[in-house]
Amino acid sequence: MYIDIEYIKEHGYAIMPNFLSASEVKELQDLCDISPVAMGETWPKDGKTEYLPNLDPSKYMHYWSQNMSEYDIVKKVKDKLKPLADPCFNGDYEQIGGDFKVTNPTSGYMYCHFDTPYRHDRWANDFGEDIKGMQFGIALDKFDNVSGGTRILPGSHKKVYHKTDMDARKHDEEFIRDGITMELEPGGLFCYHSRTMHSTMPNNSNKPRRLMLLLHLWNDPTFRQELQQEEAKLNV
Ligand SMILES: O=C(O)CCC(=O)C(=O)O
Repeated sequence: MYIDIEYIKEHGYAIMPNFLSASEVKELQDLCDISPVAMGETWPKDGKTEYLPNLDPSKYMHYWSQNMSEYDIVKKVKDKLKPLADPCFNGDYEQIGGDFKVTNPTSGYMYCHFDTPYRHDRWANDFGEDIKGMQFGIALDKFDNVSGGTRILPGSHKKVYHKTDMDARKHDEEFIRDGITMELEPGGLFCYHSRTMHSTMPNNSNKPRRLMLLLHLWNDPTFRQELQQEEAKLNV
């Protein structure tokens, strides 16, 4: 499978339908359905949303599972991703992620953001040529505007944005107007430069919308040490 790095550098994302076979999709769907929740957002109460761990999956609007990388099917998927990740990082990367993101029916959850490392102020407006983080997402259900397929804002990785503005929802209108949905059948893959603005979208279907996300990070030692320091600041 071929990945067009120049396209990703220009537009911030790429889509590859039919990445997994039907049996691989089924294995991941089954694993998703038994994966323990790590944390999730419950339905808003009094206009407020809250993140809680350990509830039954149906109690969340939107949640992410624990990292399921120890399972053979996840290891297999990670191996299958290597030829795509290699050219993004000139072979120098670590496969970090391996969790599921689920939105339940009637979820209205949406949150525009960047992923690691660009979610940290240190790299929030880093426009260096080197890709420091790439997300690979695999649709486990049909992804469209009804089910809440992930939405991304093409080209946003090259424009200045501030987390405070995204958190204050100042870019929601632009994101909805100019963003595109990762329209995919189950087993389809999309990937994005971690600094591309993206969001989970409302699920107006009658079934949970399941996604596997696999973060890949540049393995440069200085960068990784700095990242560790930034992450530690968030955990104090
Ligand atoms: O659930 C999705 O569609 C996207 C997940 C996401 O934005 C994230 O975990 O960074």
